[in-house]
Amino acid sequence: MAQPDVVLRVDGAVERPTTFSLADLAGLDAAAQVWDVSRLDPKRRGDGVKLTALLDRVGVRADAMFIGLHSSTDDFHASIPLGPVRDRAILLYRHAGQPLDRKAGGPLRFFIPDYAACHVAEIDECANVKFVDRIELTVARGYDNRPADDEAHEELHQRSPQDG
Ligand SMILES: Nc1nc2c(c(=O)[nH]1)N[C@H]1C(S)=C(S)[C@@H](COP(=O)(O)O)O[C@H]1N2
Ligand SMILES: [Mo]
Repeated sequence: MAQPDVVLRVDGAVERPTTFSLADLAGLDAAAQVWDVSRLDPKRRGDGVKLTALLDRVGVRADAMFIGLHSSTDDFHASIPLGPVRDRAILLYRHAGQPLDRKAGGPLRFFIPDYAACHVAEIDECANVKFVDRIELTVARGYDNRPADDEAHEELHQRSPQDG
């Protein structure tokens, strides 16, 4: 049956593949919510939910080592090691009481606070995937089309300054 309000599907190496609407995210308990991420990074705005809260819902398999962040909106994909972001990443979904707008990466944006502290090269600012609509847990590294070098990175930012 069609579920037009679904904003995210979490699947792959999980016990229970699950879809989430914005209402589902807003309805997660207080322990799952992160209010005002500007407290964590002054450049960021809005509210989100902890990745762990979603992972608890789907039941991550013990052999899942990577997390794939997919945006079908602009065909942007990142696959990063799960361990370093598991307890820290946030899905931003609201700002000033409104759904997160496209300019901010809405309706849903992956956000790794203080990504530099992860000390894992694959985890960088580019992995803060905007318009993320699917999270896929995988055993091995999955599809990743982030810019591989400075030139490709610059090209991406020039091509779509607002979306890059
Ligand atoms: N869907 C999507 N997410 C994306 C990108 C993109 O092109 N598409 N660019 C990435 C890159 S390369 C960077 S540096 C950051 C930039 O986010 P910001 O403009 O909010 O700082 O978003 C990341 N997330
Ligand atoms: Mo980037």
